[in-house]
Amino acid sequence: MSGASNNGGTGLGGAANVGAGAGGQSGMSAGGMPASGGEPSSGGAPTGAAGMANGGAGTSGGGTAGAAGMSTNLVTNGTFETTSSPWWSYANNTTDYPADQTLAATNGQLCATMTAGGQNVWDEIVGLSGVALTKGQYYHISFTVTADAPRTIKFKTGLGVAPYTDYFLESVAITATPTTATPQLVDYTYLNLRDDPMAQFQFQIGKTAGTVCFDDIVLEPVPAPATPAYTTPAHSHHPFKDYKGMVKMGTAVDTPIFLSNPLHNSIVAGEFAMITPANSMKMNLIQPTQGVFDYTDTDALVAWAKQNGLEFRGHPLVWHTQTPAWLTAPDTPFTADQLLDIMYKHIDGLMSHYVGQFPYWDVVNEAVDVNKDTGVWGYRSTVWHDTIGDDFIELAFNHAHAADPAAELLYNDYNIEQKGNAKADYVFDMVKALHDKGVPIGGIGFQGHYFIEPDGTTSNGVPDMQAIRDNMARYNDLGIDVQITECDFRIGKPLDDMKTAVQNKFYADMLQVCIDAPNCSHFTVWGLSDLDSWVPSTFPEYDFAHLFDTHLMPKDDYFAMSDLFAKYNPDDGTLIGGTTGTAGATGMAGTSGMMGSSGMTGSSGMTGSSGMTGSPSSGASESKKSGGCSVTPRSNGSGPWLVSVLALLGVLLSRRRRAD
Ligand code: 9MR
Repeated sequence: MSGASNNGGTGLGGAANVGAGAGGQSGMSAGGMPASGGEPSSGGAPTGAAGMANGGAGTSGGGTAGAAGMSTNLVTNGTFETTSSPWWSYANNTTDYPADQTLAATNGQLCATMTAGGQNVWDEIVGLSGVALTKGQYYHISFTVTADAPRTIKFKTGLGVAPYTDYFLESVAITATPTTATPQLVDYTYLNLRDDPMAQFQFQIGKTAGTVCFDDIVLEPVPAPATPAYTTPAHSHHPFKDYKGMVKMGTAVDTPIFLSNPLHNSIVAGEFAMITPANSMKMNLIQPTQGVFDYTDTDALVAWAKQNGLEFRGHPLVWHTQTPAWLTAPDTPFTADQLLDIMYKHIDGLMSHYVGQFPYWDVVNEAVDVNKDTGVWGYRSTVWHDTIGDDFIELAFNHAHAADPAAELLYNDYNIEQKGNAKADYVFDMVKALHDKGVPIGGIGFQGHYFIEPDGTTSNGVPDMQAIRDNMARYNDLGIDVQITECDFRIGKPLDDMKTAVQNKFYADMLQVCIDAPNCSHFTVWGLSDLDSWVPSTFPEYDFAHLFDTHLMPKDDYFAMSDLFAKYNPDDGTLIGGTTGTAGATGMAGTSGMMGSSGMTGSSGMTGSSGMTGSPSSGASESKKSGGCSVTPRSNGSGPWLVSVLALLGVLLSRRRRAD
């Protein structure tokens, strides 16, 4: 077949990562299959530290699990030089979902055409059944692709029978158009976590009418890729995790990139003190069938976290999003008693499996909403609330506390950071009422998703830092821990220096606020990099939200945060130079900017195996800064926005001039 162009990616250790897909295991049940079926040998069954026999991404070089069969392409006739092909297609073409499609292996390629357009985002599937996957084995997946017009597709390996759980799912933005263009090469290596002799390999081409053509499809077992060493690029030479006595820095980690990108994992282990699973603990993935828990992905992440000395947050237990169909669309609606039993069993299923291992759990997520008609805030209408009633929150917390009494339990939500904001005030009153009643709610998760709009407007998406300080203070008065749990700052396209400067200042200011507040113990960013961001697929007009770029290089916002930390002594949280009071959130302390080199050379920043801490933080009322830190809480170190942003812009422009 003809040559292909590789459209970028890091190409590290055989884990070239092509296509800036959103990653994110959607866990969708992709509809029924005309496949031959067959039960997976262990798909969906709980396992131990699944699939990390090779050390997972924590070893260098590494051997292989099952050397036999190397270089064996599991795809028969993936070059389509003959018309004989085991590939099948499927589209939902019921009356309600009138998708229709054709599939043809012609002219040396496999082309799928969606003729009618579907209703489901991933309506048309091109699949191969009966792929025998081995647990703990790395697989190389590559193919070339063209389309008649730009579109995003997904490819996956997954369970071949209901509930069709995705083992590994990646998005690819197709830019090679039209179908006669030079094909685009997609090339991945990933760690498979499950034994499954009947797994499927699928392309999900989406609901938009049009044609997508594939060629040179390879799915083959390969040796484990090498793990690159990581040295922090911070000017202080201290990674974020060195400051964990002040603020524990964490990041969300999504399963697809965790399984396929060793550099990503090196950065996370080298830089951060804790992780949150971005998706693997969502109910549709971890309890895809009622009463059947699939801990495989989370177990792998937990094993890796332990191996690298990272703390772990359980996220989330009770949420209305990413719920399985059996919960939200049962044949007969569940009664309140039945749903309470389901909620308790879900909490027990997760917390007992990981009991004593996670210091923090997001017990209830995003349970508050505004009534669109009245403008009044209250409980969100969800299956949990509407079936069980207002007390589902306290019932969840009480049950979670019984399941793991040592864990700190959090209520987690967005737009609740600023005192004076109607939702934030409603949630504060709710948490206070629960606390006053003795409900074991130890912490509040401020998600911290913020933004600058495409036209550069900041009034909606950039928070008032003083209002966040004031909010943290009133939680401190209650003895409640505040954790920034999902922070990111998305930028409305197009990217420019002004927006970047606002983003840099945002991250530094948020960190300063957390450093200064005695009860702000954690600061987690929602994803490491723009390579596997959740943002573009959710907010197509926005991107560039994270601390590392699509090549996993540190961005200026990373340096804005690390330069702020550099003002402090990592050992005791005191300001270097002995000055008392806050360091002032100037946004960019000292020199900044991208390093010339990636900072990925030299010795590894990995910590080895210190294990997980197991005990929760010491509580809100106790200072998080060891050694009698004299930082004054709650003083406002951020000057007027405009002045700071303009000053920062000046720094950026002068740096650019110097570079010229
Ligand atoms: O990062 C997650 C993304 O991959 C999922 O598609 C999305 C589905 O709702 O959930 C994202 O994570 C959410 C988190 O669990 C709760 N707060 C909002 C986050 C961003 O949507």
